Amino acid sequence: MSRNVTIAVAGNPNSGKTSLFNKLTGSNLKVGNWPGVTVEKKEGTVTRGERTFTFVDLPGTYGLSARSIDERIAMDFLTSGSPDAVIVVMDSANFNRNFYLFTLIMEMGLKVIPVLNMSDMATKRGITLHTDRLSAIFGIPFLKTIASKGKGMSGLWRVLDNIENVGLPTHRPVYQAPIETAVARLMEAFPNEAKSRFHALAILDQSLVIPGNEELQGMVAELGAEIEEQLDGELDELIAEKRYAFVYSIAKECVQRKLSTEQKAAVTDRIDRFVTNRYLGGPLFLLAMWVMFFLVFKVGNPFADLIDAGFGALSAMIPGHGLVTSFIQNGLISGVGAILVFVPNIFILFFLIAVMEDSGYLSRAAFVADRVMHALGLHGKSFIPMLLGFGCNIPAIMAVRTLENRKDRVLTAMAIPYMSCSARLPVYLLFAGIFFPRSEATVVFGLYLLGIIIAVIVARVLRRAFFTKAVSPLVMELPAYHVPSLKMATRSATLRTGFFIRKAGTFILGAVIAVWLLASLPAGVPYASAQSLIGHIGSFVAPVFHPAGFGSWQATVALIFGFLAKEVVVGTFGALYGGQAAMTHALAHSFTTLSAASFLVMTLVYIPCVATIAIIRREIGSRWAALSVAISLSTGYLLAVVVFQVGHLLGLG
Ligand code: BGO
Repeated sequence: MSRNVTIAVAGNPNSGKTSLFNKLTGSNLKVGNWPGVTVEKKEGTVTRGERTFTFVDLPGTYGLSARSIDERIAMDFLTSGSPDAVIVVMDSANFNRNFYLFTLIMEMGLKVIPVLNMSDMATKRGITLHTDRLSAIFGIPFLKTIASKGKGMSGLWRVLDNIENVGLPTHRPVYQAPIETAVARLMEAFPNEAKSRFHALAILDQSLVIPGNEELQGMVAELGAEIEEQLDGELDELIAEKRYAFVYSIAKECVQRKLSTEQKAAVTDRIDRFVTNRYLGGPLFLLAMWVMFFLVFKVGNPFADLIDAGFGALSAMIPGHGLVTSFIQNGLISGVGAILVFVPNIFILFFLIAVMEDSGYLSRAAFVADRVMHALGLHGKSFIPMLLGFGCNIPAIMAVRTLENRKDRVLTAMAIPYMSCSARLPVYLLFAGIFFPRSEATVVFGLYLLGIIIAVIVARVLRRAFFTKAVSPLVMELPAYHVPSLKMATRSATLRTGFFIRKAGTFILGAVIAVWLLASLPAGVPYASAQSLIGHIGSFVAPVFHPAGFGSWQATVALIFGFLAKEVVVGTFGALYGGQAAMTHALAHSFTTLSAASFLVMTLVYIPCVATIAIIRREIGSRWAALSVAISLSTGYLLAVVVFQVGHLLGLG
């Protein structure tokens, strides 16, 4: 081996790569940028005896595709930077996800030095990694380190000093025969492009496109079509499946969990056989959602009725008929009270979401969704922010930051507003209670499902219009199931419900006061009459909604104020009609079952609230925010019209 040795340092984000790099290089650092991008490149040199080591810190990545800037930089350097070896830093406590990257780099035909970092964290969690078995399987040394404390560095230096004696890994994933044949053919015909199994596979599944080589592209298209026909599946999925299977088989042999953890893992495996099953996974998720809404109603309604009775009694206690009485009765009690009535239902929804999250089920939902999402061109990981959207769209959109590339971030942020947030729930609960008393849970479940479907369609259409096909495979660690902590779920639900109540007492109260004022002015008109200011505004816009079947001025005003926040839709009805009983009665008369359905669809789809738009603007830019407003308004309106008109034609109302 020459006197100058180049060692690349690769690893997942947060695997401790930087800590290890710093421990290796000390202060001999050269910091610059990778060519053509503003991503920091760190290099450190260390001279030991005759030899000078140059360590190159690659960006932290989960995979190696050309899809994100970080992955592209890492792949380009590994492909063209001719490192003598690659240190792959892995977080031992998350073996599978980290080992996946090791597998990819190994398939590049490079000399690898696998470092199992965070071994202290693994021990704490009762995980033992058998480095001796790993070393025997792969024929290369596997090392354990605690980079933050500098432990294991001498062992690493021993390997580095003897780097010429480290061979290539002797074990690797094997793919189905037609894929192996295609890999061999590509490597033979195009040795410069398909320079390793990794490159051949990446060219084959088109995650690596070599521009300007038509002969190669022709061969890839031909081979790809043949394989997909023979194996009846998408090439990228077929390859990813085998890689995961490989990772799992190694983990099974070399990763040991403490007895209790192991038993847990066995139970988890058994449950997962059903929950993540290709055919059962989807229906089970839908069933879980339906049961959730059933409980939201069954358990929540008696409490909601109690609160309603409390507000009714409170309202009756207010004496007189003046302006102040009207403000308290119509503005405060009827407006804000109309929303607060649903606090028990909302608490139960948050509680059940927290239970599902804590038990480990939600990660499975994302895993199951990945297959569907993948087929639709979205990343499975997008489903987690989307599920968060059930609580509130705002943190959900902020969570898109966890996605690795901009395309996934944009598409997910554009899809989230269609996920039914808790602010929409009071509208659903109110209307479902009045118009669909025997199938409340099913109707609300249907609206949530419709939201997901619209979200996915919007993302798919936008992907087609603005982005290319490539979707990176989902690499996620599924946590073991455990009995959810009721204390934790209660705390989470209390916290989120507290936020809902605070919002009702501040922002929503402000909006309801505005409604009350506009309904009381000009002085002398009967409160909330068509002659009031709000009546004029509503009557002016109402004809727009006639084709959707709910052209009353009150419904129009409720939708206009719903721009501020969706709870305000209910608050506005409460303030205009006065009290839960009067509101229920008035709504039952001004809507038919069909127009109630189209109103619900409109409420689901059009802009969730101004704050959500502001967050979309902040996260992905003004143009996307403007597009989101345009899409949601037009889609909401069109769908509401379609529901009403088609229902009408079918004689439903
Ligand atoms: C913080 N064991 C443990 N327990 N921690 C480790 C190890 C290890 O072997 N190796 C690294 N860490 P990076 P990437 C931190 O920064 O090297 C820690 O992304 C903190 N910071 O110290 O940055 C390491 O380059 C405040 O932790 O990883 C770092 O791969 C509180 O893992 C983190 C707690 O390491 C990520 C931790 C202000």
